[in-house]
Amino acid sequence: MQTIRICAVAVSLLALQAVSLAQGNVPPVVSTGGNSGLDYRVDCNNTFVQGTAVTSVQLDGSGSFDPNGTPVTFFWHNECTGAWFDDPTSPTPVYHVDMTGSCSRDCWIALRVTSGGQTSIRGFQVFVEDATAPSLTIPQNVVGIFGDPTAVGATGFATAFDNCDPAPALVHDDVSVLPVGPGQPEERIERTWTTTDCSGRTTQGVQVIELVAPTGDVGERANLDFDPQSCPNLYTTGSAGTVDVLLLGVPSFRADRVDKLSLRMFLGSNPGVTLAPQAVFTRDLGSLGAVNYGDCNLTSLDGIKDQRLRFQKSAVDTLFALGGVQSGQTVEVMVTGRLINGKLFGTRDVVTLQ
Ligand SMILES: [Ca+2]
Ligand SMILES: [Ca+2]
Ligand SMILES: [Ca+2]
Repeated sequence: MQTIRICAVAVSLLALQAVSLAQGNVPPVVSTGGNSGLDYRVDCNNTFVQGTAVTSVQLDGSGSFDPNGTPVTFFWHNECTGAWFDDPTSPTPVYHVDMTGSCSRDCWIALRVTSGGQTSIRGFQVFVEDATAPSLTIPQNVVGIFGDPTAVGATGFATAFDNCDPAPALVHDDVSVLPVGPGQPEERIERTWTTTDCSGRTTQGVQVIELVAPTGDVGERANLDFDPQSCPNLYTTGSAGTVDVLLLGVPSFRADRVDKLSLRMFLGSNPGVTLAPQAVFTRDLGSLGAVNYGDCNLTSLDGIKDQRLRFQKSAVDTLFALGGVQSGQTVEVMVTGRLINGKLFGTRDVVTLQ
C-alpha cells in the first residue's frame, strides 16, 4: 500500500516537471482584480479638503502570478490627469482620483507584472460614479404658539451631506394648512426639505410645525409661571420633591375651563417628549403681573381662578435631560392643553438652570 502511494507521488512530480519543461519560461499572468471584468466600477467616496475632493480606490493585483512559480513584481501606470497611486509598485495600491468639480470620472490604468525577466501588461479602467443619494438631517418638529416666527432662522435649518458633491443643493417648500375642529392647532406647516446632489439624486424629509392658540391677548400670553416664588425662574437639578407650575387665569383665558387631563409640559426645543402633571389644583392663587416670559407675577388675588400644575422633580430632570444643560443656561418650557370645548392652546415660560 505504502509503496503504491510513493510511486504515485513520484509519477505526479515527473508529470509536473514534464509540463514545466514543455512550457519553458512563460510570461506572467496579469490579474487586475477588477469588479467589472478587468475594470473597477466604484461609488464616489470623496474626502473633502480645502475645496478639493478625492476618491480613493483600493486596487488588487495580487491574483497575478507566474506559471513557472518565479516571484512577480508590479508596476501600475496611471494615464489619468489628477490621479495617483500611493505606491505604484505595490500589489495592492490605493488609487486616488481628484474629483474636484466632477461627479464621475473614467481613468485608464496599465498594470505591468514582471517575473523571470518577462513582463505582461493589461490595460483597464477605473470608473468613479456617484451611486448614492445625499443624506439629510432635518430640524426637529416644532410646537409653538400662533404668531411665533416660522422662518427657518427661527425653526431650524436642515443639513445635507453627499459622498460626491461637496455642496448638495438644499431647498425647502412649505405647505400651510389651517385645520378646523377641536384639538387641532391653529396652523400646521409641513416643511419639505429636499437635497439634490451633482448626479441628480435626491433625498427628502418633512418637518412639521404646529402653532396652537395663545392663552390670551398680547401681555396675557405670559400667564405661565414655572416658579411663582422666583423671577427670573430658577431651577436646580437633582433635588427631590415637586415643582408647582402656575397657569394663571386672565380675562381672555379662563384657566378653570381647561381639561386638566390634557395638560402637558415639554421643552420648547424638544416637543416630542412631554410630561403630564401628577396633580392639578384649581383656585385663585395669584394674578398676572408679567408682560414678557419670565417676568414676575403678583401674589395678590384677582378673583380669576388659576391652575397649579404639580410635577415630580425627578421627572422634570429627566424630561429636560438636564444633565446636558449647563448651569446659567436658559431653557424654554411650554405647556399645552385643551379647553373643555376642545380648543388647543399653548403657553410658555423661560427657566434658568442653576
Ligand atoms: Ca451622491
Ligand atoms: Ca416666576
Ligand atoms: Ca388668579
